[in-house]
Formats: sequence, C-alpha cells, structure tokens
Amino acid sequence: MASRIAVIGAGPSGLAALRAFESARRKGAEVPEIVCYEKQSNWGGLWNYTWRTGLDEFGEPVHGSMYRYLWSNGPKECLEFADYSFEEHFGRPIPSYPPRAVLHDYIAGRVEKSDVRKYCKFNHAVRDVEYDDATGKFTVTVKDLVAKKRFSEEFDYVIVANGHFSTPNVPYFEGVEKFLGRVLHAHDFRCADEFAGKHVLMIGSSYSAEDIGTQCHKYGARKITFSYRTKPMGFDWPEGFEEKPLLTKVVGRTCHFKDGSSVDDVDAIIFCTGYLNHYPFLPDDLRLETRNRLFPPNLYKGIFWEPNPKLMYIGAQDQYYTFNMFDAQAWYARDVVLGRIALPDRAAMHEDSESWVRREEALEDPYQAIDFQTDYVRDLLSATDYPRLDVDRVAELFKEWEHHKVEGILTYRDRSYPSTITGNMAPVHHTVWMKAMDDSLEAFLNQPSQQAAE
Ligand code: FAD
Ligand code: NA7
Repeated sequence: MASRIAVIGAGPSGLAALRAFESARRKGAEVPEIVCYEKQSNWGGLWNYTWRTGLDEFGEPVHGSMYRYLWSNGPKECLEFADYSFEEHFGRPIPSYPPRAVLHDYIAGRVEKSDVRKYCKFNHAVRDVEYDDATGKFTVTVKDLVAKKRFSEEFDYVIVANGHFSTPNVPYFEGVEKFLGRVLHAHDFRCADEFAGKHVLMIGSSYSAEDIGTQCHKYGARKITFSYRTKPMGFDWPEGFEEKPLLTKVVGRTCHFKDGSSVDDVDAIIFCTGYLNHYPFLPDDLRLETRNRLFPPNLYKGIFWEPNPKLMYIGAQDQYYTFNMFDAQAWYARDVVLGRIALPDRAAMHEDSESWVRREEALEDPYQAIDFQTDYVRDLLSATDYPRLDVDRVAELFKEWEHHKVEGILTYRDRSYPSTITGNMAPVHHTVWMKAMDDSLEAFLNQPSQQAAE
C-alpha cells in the first residue's frame, strides 16, 4: 500500500506541502497519498479573514488573527513564490505592499492552478495524533465539524502546519481586571474604526503593536501609547504616539509604568504580547515546546522533530521570510519523504540544529537576523529542485525595508521594490498608505497609472 501523509492546516505552510508533492508528482515521481485537514471552511490560513472572535460557529477557537485594513507589513517581493510570480497571477506588476485580500488571492491562485484542492478536507479539525512504535504509523483523530463525526486514520508521516500566531499570549498586570475600558488581545482586534477618538494603550513592541498602533492612528485614534518590556521600537513617532516602559499597574483608567510615569484617560488596552506555539493535538513526546524564535530547538533543518523525524513542522519559526521559506521547507520535507535526501542519525541532527540555535542566540540586531534566516533558507534551497530564488537579493530588500521603516513608520508602505523573480519594478500605489482607507482588492488593483516606479 502506498504511504500516506497527513498535513494539518491549509494555510500558506500546509499549502506549500501540497504544492511540493504535486510538483514532484507532475514530474513523474510516485508520491504518497496526501490528506490535508483544515478546520476552517477555506484555505489561506490567517489570510482567510474572519469577522469572528472567540469561538466559531462550531464552538472551535477562532484561528484568525488578521484584521480589517491589514496591509502587508513587508514588501511582497520578499515573500514571492519562485514558481508563481505576482505578475503571473495579476497579469501585470502591482504595488509592493498589498492589503490582505490581495495576498489571499495570490496564495489561492497558485494552489488553484496546481489543482490541489482535492487533497483538502475543510471543516475538519485535528484532535489528536499518536505514534505507534510497533507499527511505525501515526493515528490521526479528526472531527468532521459539519457531519459532527469523529474518526481516525493511519498515516506514515505527519506535517504540522497549524500556524503559531493564533493562540494569544496574555500576561497579567495588576489592576487590569478593574480597568474601566475595553481590554483585548491583538488576536481579537478586528476593526480600527472602533478606536476613533480614543486613547489606546498597546502592550508590546513588536509587529502587532507597531501595526495595530499605526492603524488605529490612521483611522482616527486620539492617542497611542506603547508600553515595552525590553526596548522601545524607537521610531521617530509623529505627534499622537508615545513609548513607555512596561506597565506596572492599572488604576481606573490610569496606567502606571516602570519608570514611575503614568498616562490618564486610557480608553482601551490592547495586548500585543505575541502568541504561543500551541499544538493541543500532539502528545508530549511529539510536541514542539518553544517561544517565538528564528530557530526552535530540536527541529533538524527547522522542520524534522528529532526524536521522530517522520513528524515534520512547517512554519514553526519566527518569520522574516514567509511564503517562499515555507516552500523551501516543504520541498526539503518532500525530498526526505521521497527518499531523495537522507537524514543523518539523531545525534548528528541535534548537533546541527544546536549550531543554528547557538548562532541565533548570538544575533544582535534585525540585520543579522535577516542574514540568519537568509542562510537558513539558502541551506534548504540548495538541496532541492525548488526554482531559483535569489535569497541574497531578498535579504537586501528586507534590509532596505528596515531602513525605510526607520525613515518613516507611516510612509514605508509607499515604497516600491523590484521583483526578484521577474526583475520588474513595482508601480507606486495610486494612494499613499495613510490615505488609502479602502483595503479591498478592487480598490487596490484599480491603479490609474501603471507606470513603474523610478
Ligand atoms: P496559518 O496562516 O496560521 O495557517 C494555519 C492553518 O492551520 C489555518 O488555516 C488553521 O485553520 C489550520 N489549523 C489550525 N489548527 C488546526 C487543527 N487542529 N486542525 C486542522 N486545521 C488546523 N506574513 C507576511 O508575510 N506578511 C505579512 O504582512 C504578515 N502579516 C501578519 C499579520 C498578522 C496579524 C499575523 C498574525 C501574521 C502575519 N504574517 C505575515 C505571518 C503569517 O504567520 C504568515 O504569513 C502565514 O500566514 C503563516 O502560514 P501558516 O500556514 O504557517 O499558518
Ligand atoms: P512577537 O513578534 O512575538 O512579539 C511579541 C511582543 O510582545 C514583544 O514585543 C514582546 O516583548 C512582548 N511581550 C511578550 N510577553 C510580554 C509580557 N509578559 N509583558 C510585556 N510584553 C510582552 O508577536 P507579534 O504579535 O508582535 O507579531 C507576531 C506576528 O503577527 C508577526 O509575524 C507579524 O507579522 C504579525 P519583548 O520584546 O520580548 O520584551
């Protein structure tokens, strides 16, 4: 009997796996039978927007953490698939910072083209994965949410691709339970309009704080206060923003900070405190335990669970690179499954992954972190037939993006970059980001001028 692979999740990581195997199959390889379980009713993962928060219509935890008016927070040229350019999908070059709906359309376009929907079982939530040493097989237990049926199937391999920006990390701050305003985590943030005219406190100093804070400002918030634990974001914030050290306590609507200062009249507190890598369907001996980091420990090549490498993780690390890194991982995982790449023994795998972990721990700034992930992606790409991706050029674009953010946190999305796949420059968007209030695909693509940026 042919071997079988379960893929958990049809977000960009799970879809990368489907695409990788399909690509080999079309080139004549014999590939295992694949079943992709996806708990949502469509693919695209986080890019599949939902207005819901809390529990969904089936009583399942809502996966979505994306919000209305979300525009890519990095240049699309850094995430472009090497086998499916934006130009191929949209028929022409488009600006560098698309809103969510445009990126969802792009992700879906590639997998529609390669006809992998037939491998997906939507509205199917994976509940449990067990491995039997005697048979060498995994038993995957799944709930069909529509039929309300639970069933189990056996697989030879499992690819875990359930994402890790969905289960909120929510610390406690003294007095927050008596705060006289709204308290939420970024996971439940949906619409910035709600905060027009308000003073909003964002706890955290990473992407969510930066993006939700600037977005609330764009849609009319009166004041944004950021509270950092380790270090401020340090952008040259325009009027209406300020950065404070860590929140120590909340009294009424006054928030006190570690340096003894305080702010009054806070209307809402948004916990932009990140997410937990959460794998509730995995037993202790198969479960990755990690914080959000560039190289989680015990994962050979950032993919293979060293105690049992037939269990693979895609997209489990913190991400500069996203879609094309998931592809690089999926192609590598595929080639191990197909027997094209041999894994070393467990000790050698661990030695290798530990060297990456140690290197990550010594990183000093985002530029070094970009180089680190570039080296990681390059290492994976060098072993497979994934189409050529110029990661050195991608790394340069990431570094330009970092500079552009420093030059203007409210204007960096007005920049354009060349595609590393087609070489063509992206056109400038018809409206600067601060004034582009409509985030629909139609509004974005309705580009009066198709002139390439100079
Ligand atoms: P996800 O997209 O999270 O997909 C995981 C899938 O697994 C989901 O469809 C989920 O329903 C499914 N699933 C989960 N549990 C189960 C289960 N038990 N059974 C079955 N299915 C399950 N990246 C960028 O490149 N650019 C950006 O601008 C950007 N912005 C972001 C903004 C926000 C607010 C967040 C949270 C992330 C952002 N990202 C961005 C990063 C994002 O992580 C990646 O782009 C990408 O979505 C990760 O893909 P994934 O498939 O690993 O995970
Ligand atoms: P990140 O990038 O994991 O950042 C989490 C932030 O939360 C970071 O600034 C942390 O501070 C902060 N944090 C975590 N725990 C605490 C506590 N206990 N107190 C105060 N602050 C805390 O998550 P994001 O949500 O910003 O980004 C995740 C993805 O979503 C990303 O891919 C984006 O594209 C969108 P630290 O710096 O560690 O002190």
